[in-house]
Amino acid sequence: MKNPVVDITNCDREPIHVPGQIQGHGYLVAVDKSNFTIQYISENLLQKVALGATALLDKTLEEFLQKSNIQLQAISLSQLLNYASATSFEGINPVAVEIDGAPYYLIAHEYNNYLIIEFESRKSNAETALQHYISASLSKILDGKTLRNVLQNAAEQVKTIIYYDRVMIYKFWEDGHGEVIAEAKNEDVEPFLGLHYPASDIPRQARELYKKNLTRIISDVNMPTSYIIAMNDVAAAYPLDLTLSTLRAVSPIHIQYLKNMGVTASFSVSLIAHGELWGLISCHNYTPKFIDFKAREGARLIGQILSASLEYRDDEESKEYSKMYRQSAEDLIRQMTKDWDVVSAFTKQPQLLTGITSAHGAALVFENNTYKTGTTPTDAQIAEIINWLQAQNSSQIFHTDSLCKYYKPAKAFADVASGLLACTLSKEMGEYILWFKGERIKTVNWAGNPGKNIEQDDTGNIIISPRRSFDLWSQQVENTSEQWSKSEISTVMKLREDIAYVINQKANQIRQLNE
Ligand code: BLA
Repeated sequence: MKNPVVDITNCDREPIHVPGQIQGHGYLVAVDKSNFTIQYISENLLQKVALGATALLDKTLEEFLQKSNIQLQAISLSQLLNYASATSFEGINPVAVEIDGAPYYLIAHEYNNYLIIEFESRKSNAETALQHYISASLSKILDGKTLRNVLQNAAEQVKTIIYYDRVMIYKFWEDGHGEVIAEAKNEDVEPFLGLHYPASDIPRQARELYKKNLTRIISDVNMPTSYIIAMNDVAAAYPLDLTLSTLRAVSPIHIQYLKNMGVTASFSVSLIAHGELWGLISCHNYTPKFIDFKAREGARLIGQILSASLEYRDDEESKEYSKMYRQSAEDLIRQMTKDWDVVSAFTKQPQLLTGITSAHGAALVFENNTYKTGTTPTDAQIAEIINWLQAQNSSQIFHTDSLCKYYKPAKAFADVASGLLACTLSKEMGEYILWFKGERIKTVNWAGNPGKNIEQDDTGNIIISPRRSFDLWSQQVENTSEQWSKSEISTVMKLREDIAYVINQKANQIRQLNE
């Protein structure tokens, strides 16, 4: 069955969990769990054992192993099945086997009443060394003082364990787009560190899959895939669900994507925090590369431990930030109550105002004067923003990460003020405190070959390729800043109350003096 044309509008509906094919570097059979007979088999396995489909389909697992000359090492079939039913099929992975005398791993899992068995090459003797490396690596990774250090260490350690040409930590932002936030790479390849990519590069259903199946190997983008042959028409009507498979064939659009990037093999490990896909350890190789199940499990373990540490450190860092914002706000108010004056507190220590948020600049507009700190629009532009704010029906605190969506003229200074957090002191008097965040992504580069990206299908329709999705997205993210966090907003709300108190007190004092 040919997949319908996939483009940027329906990317996330491609049924990538049921591709009807596997990658060519391994073999697959699926067994009906109720009677242990073979229901699906990959074409390349038939070729490997030189038998026709009818010789193996509908046969028992035992017959299949015998006829295919597959020998379990150090365990019998009944031991394997007994053990698996007592614990789980995943619990027995990987089982060493030989096919025609050559070393393979049997990797089994259960899904939708099928026992899905995959065979992959087994590298001999790598295990003990690997385990040693992993525990040493983990302590080096977790030694990092900050989250950034931890992630950079992780990229470096994963590279020394599995030797891909490039290992990246790819983090998803709130809007689903991603950024390469750590990287370890060979010297001869260009850096991707700091580059941003649109959410559609890893569509929703792919992310869901990566939450369930934590590693994904693509061993060679040029290797032909192998079809999965079904026992009968009924089975053929329900393509085998490969959600938890290790060999699932790759979406053709993603294959094209990797080719456009010049990448031949990839491997990724999910990073999960608070139940959501936080990011990926994403590895590239410029020549075909397969690492065996044990090596992938080692990387998965690192991913899981990293995930736990992320969860903790992410929370710690956001707490740390909230604390810093609150501290600046308290210091500012202390200064104000010292001499009961809003303006002098600001002019004495302008950095306190920017410190209340992670803004790049801030302005206090008070008693017909404008006081600025950090990177801000000009006085005239600030005056226009205030006019506009006064004309709005907005609440005391207004915030946006894309001002020009509301106020068109802001496009002219989007580089310094795509993000605005405005705190009203007095709407009538035009008194406000404004915080500004600059445009997040000024130049977004895409690593790939732009020339090779427009393909046509059989009927001449243009298939939108990764490069094009990128162009579309870079237009969408233009004039957008980083979002305002809950703690930035709540600190400003509290500050507003405190300043109102100071202004009130001062008015009272003046009144008393005049009485
Ligand atoms: C999968 N896309 C992926 C994966 C990554 C990326 C890491 C996981 C599989 C893998 O490890 O190769 C994206 N890879 C990147 C990015 C970088 C990188 C951003 O190295 C940056 C350095 N992709 C598109 C469009 C579509 C699309 C437009 O660009 C859809 C129309 C689809 N990407 C797509 C699909 C998958 C995918 C379907 C799942 C592949 C699979 O597991 O079968």
